[in-house]
Amino acid sequence: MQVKIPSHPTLLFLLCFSPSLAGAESMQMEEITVKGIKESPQAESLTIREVHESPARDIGEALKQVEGIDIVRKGAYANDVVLRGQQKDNINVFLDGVRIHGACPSRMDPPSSHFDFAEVEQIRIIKGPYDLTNPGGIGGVIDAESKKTGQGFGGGINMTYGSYNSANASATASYGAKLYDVLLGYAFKYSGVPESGDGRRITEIYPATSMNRYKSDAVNSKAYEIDTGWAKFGLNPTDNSRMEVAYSYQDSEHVLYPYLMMDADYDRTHNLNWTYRIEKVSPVVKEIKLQAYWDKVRHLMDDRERVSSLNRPRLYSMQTDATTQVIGAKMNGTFAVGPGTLTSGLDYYNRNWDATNRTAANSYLNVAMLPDVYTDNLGAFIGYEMPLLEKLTVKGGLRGDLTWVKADKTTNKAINDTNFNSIAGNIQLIWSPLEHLEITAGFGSGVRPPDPQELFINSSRQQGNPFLKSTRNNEADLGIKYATDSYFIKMAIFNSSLRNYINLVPSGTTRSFENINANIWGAELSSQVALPYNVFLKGSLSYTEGRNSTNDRPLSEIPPLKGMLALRYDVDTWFVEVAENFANSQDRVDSALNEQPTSGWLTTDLKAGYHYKSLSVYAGIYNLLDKYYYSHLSYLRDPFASGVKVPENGRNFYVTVAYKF
Ligand SMILES: [Cu+2]
Repeated sequence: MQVKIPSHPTLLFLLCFSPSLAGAESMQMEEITVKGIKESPQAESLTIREVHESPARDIGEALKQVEGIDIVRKGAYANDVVLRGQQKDNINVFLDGVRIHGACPSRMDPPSSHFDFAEVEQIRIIKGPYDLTNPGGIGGVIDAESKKTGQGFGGGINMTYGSYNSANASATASYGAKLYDVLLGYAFKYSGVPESGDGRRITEIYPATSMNRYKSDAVNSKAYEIDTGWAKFGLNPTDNSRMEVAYSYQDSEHVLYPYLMMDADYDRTHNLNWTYRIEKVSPVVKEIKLQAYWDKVRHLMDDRERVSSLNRPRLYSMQTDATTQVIGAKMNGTFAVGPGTLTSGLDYYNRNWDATNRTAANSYLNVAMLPDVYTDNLGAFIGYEMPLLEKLTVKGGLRGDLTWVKADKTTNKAINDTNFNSIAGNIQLIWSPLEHLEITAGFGSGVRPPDPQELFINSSRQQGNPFLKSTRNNEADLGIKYATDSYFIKMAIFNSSLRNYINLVPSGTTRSFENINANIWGAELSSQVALPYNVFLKGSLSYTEGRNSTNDRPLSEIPPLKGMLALRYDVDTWFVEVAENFANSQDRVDSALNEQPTSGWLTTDLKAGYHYKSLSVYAGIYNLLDKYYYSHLSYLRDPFASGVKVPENGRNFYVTVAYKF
């Protein structure tokens, strides 16, 4: 995809993988500049070039190479993102600022699974409660930015084929004139069932006696099949204004989740986004941005692929039919006020979530698992950034939110509605005492209300608690960065004091949620160095430790120490890279939930790439030594524990051919 030359340095870097614009040598140097000089230690970005070089099947898998990010492995697809040990509604995941929620109460379809990375240009990550422009996101925000449309005709084709008969094909075409532009895209993804290092498929992990094991004809079926189509129309009525309308539709079929006791028949997702932006309105009004969006997901899951469905009056013994919909609007402004820049905005969203459960044990009666819950959120923020001294910048702000949650169907709870209000805020100092050295210090206090599931879910295995309070994260961050043109080293350390953290707890024969006090601290280290003879060295380390201070034991589902060390030879037209990835064992587990320790592991990845004019070819072998290993976040806790862990892929290869015009 050819893109017009943007002024933003990060976007400029993104273009550099196009050989017509810059050589690969400068590409690596640019990457050092962007990740070192431009980005603060609290912010990260992942570019689509890094995604294309890897065999990642979804956004989650692509993001796990970023320091501080891990994934929950549920199957071959739809891996859920975990940021510094925070998951689910503790982090915000957006596409172009659009709030997308999954429909599945077991998170088969996390927000990041509802768009294709062929739609995306880059993904920005803010760690900690420092995003004032959206409600929640107490652990951070992951915001994917869709591709921009360039001038004239443009387009691209990307085709990946790999182990397990997996295919990933996408095509985009666009036309841009001064007044308007149009972009169309389509992506197709398919895979057979992956094998782990012991040579078994991930559908073969259940004991022969388990009712949750896959039926013999399902063991070697497809792991997923996903079609995504999207269109974007842009209009530039004046030199300083732009309007965009974007729509995407995604159809996921037959997605297997060995982690769970059911699989998805389908997810069908609509996403409609409208934005209007006007810049340089007056010397004071620098920018006004308006946004309105709608998205809707329908998700159907059941156990028809499992032995538990055999000899039943219906195709399945259990089924959940779930839908969720979000309607939202935002109005943001940037103003020149005094010596600095003021940002302010108002936003609203309404989310509906409804899920119906049917089981053979209950004569297939419809049970309102999520009783048609509506969440309304109205928020406003004000932020200010100014230079305090020549080499010291201060920025900060406040945000207030009002939240109403109401179940429209009859529930089994003492109350059917509840509401929350909160004030959040943060302050950050950015100081450059010496050339190349930057120190950032921040304190943020973020709040998120309980989600509809935590409040109102009704199932035999899990019961919501409508008396939950909002979680508040009081987080302190310190970042140190030393960055030159040829190398950088970044370190970030944080401490989160979580009041009313929402924790899963045993409750009689079922599980419920309760507010506890918790603490999460951690650190990330990353470095990239340009050595002589076109050799580049990259390394990273991430660590997170969580503690349930109310009950004096570790928090569950906290990833262990992990890291990566890579050596790359990169000249103008080709590169080759070898990477070692490792994770320590995790024995800090929540005994109350019978969480089990996980062993450490070390794997080796090899990849190479070749660029000729508009053509790029990438190939790689991941997990070269065919190691059999698990990520710590690959085992579901009670109440839906299936009793098995999902192993990571064994040795696997891939070839990607990309062509742009
Ligand atoms: Cu589901």
